[in-house]
Amino acid sequence: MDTHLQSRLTAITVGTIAGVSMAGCQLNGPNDPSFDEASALDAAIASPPKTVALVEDQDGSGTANPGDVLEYTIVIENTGDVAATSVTYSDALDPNTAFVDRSATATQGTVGDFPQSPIDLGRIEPGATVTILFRVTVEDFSSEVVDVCNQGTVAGDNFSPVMTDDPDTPDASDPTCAAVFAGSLLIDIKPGSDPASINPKSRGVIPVAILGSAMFDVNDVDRTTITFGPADASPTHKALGHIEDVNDDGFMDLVTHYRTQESGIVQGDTEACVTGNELDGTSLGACDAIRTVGN
Ligand SMILES: [Ca+2]
Ligand SMILES: [Ca+2]
Ligand SMILES: [Ca+2]
Ligand SMILES: [Ca+2]
Repeated sequence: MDTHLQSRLTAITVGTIAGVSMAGCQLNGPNDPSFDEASALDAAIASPPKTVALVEDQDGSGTANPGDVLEYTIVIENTGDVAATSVTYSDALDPNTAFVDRSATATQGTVGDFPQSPIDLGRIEPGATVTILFRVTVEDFSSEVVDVCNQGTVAGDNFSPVMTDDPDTPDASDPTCAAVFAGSLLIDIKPGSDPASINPKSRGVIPVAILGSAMFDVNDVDRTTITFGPADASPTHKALGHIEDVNDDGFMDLVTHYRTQESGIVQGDTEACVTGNELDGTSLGACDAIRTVGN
């Protein structure tokens, strides 16, 4: 999670730089020795941002698991002075996901039988924006896979094809990825409180219960792999946690503690997550609501 936050911050910086260089391009004209009439007539489609969100969370874990549904949003903008023509959008889905029938929409054009064939967006006027949405279901996968990634391509008659960009990462034109977890896991940060109040400046520790259930035995957790918060804090204490039924549901829970200062939680955060593995390598991840206090 820390890398996500960092990359979001970096993405803002990158966006600003791109905007500046784009403004510079517009200085080109017939009186500019570098002016090239052919390229001036081309439409300008920048690498479109493609984001992913968890829209159906079957087990309420706050993280993506097999059976959960992800929604992608792609925003295509013509930043040039001429219309982009015969524009299409194609996308190769991650093999660990399945397209949700009829879930694709575009604010203009014809979706057709996407993703088998590209979406036909037609003509995009200068300054105009087209938004595409579609959904996939996370399929069952081998326990090593923790990221599903894919990237779309925008093509047309009068500009070079461009690949989509994950705006949450500093790299330009990179695939959009979502962390998915094989195992179903529920956690309770500060057991019994929802949302848990956390003062990011506190010098104390935050208790986090990994909840057992009929489906999940907390003794299967590999405690050495468990981390909490954006900065991936490891549990305090030599034993890395203790077994106790914190919510009196008859299933034993694993109670872990993390130093607030090591968690990376900052003012304004609304959730925090635990990730790790089971002893057999199955990936685990879950989030719970928090509310920051103090300043
Ligand atoms: Ca889930
Ligand atoms: Ca990126
Ligand atoms: Ca809680
Ligand atoms: Ca319990």
